[in-house]
Amino acid sequence: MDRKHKIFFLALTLIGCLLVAASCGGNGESAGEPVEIELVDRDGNSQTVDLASLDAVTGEGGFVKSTGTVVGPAEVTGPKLLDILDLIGGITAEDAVKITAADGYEMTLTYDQCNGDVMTYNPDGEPLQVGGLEAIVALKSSSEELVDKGPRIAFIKDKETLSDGHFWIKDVAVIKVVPAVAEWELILSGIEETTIDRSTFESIATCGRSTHPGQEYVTTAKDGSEVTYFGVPLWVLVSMIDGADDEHYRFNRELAQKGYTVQVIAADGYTVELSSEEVAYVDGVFLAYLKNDEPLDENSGPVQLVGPALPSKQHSVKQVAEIRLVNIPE
Ligand SMILES: Nc1nc2c(c(=O)[nH]1)N[C@H]1C(S)=C(S)[C@@H](COP(=O)(O)O)O[C@H]1N2
Ligand SMILES: [Mo]
Repeated sequence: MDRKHKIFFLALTLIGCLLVAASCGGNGESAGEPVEIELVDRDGNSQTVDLASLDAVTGEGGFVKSTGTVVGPAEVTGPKLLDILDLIGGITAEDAVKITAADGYEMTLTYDQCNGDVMTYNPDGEPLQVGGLEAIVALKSSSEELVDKGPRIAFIKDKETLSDGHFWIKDVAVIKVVPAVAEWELILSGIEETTIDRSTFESIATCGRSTHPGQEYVTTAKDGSEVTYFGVPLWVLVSMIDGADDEHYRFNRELAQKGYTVQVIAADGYTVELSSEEVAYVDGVFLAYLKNDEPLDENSGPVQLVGPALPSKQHSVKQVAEIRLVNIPE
């Protein structure tokens, strides 16, 4: 290379360096891009925060999916959830925290869950005990299976402790302080027996890519006002106990064709019966957990059977406690 070319290349390199330096921003503090999310306090005041500008902690964590698949554990790093909440006045036991993701996925964490009191599992996915973890909003991880692009709720401690996948909310967009929510469980019994809890129910209702989308039903209340119910189709819960568990939430079509009865049982014992035909893939019969975007009140909740395809008003069971399959063919 002759002298003229050398100078030309030197100049190019210099310009290149200047461009890189310019695009990295001038504050010199954090090398990373800002990661902005919205924070909403209990009075509804909203502000934007750059997560990359906050103090971060690092720990090990991983999760167990509802299918049983274990992801991680690996190292994850990010600011503590409680530190972020402190920016809007902190939380007490009267509060819960609703996390909304960019894809519309929602998960409400109780005060205890924000403090790390979630179910834990060993690396084989077997349950351990509740508690002992720390909730963070992870910005990076040694494994892109855990944190890829956007900020993700993570529960950390060490390599040995995993938590439920539905709490690992990806692409966090909004963190909002809402009134405390009560934990609840429905009993599901049929060919199999299981339970479903509040957070699992919420994750099924709001999981965007699923084959079992949440259902919305707009109707008119007695006083003429408009109400919107939101929840999970009854057939999706039936699919958890109808003996087709080779795949998660796979509905046993063959069994439904043979015919059985679905009982929806309230806390006080009030029971309605639907035929499997009235339930199979019928999205218009669903268990609502939200009314006008808020949890149902004590008289109706935790869930109420609603929807445009319900045979009658009498079928709208409030305070549902149990779903039971009976008259199951041999
Ligand atoms: N934004 C968003 N986060 C989400 C979900 C989702 O649908 N959207 N699904 C949750 C559930 S139920 C599980 S098991 C895990 C799955 O994580 P993966 O998609 O990284 O395997 O993410 C959780 N976080
Ligand atoms: Mo999940």
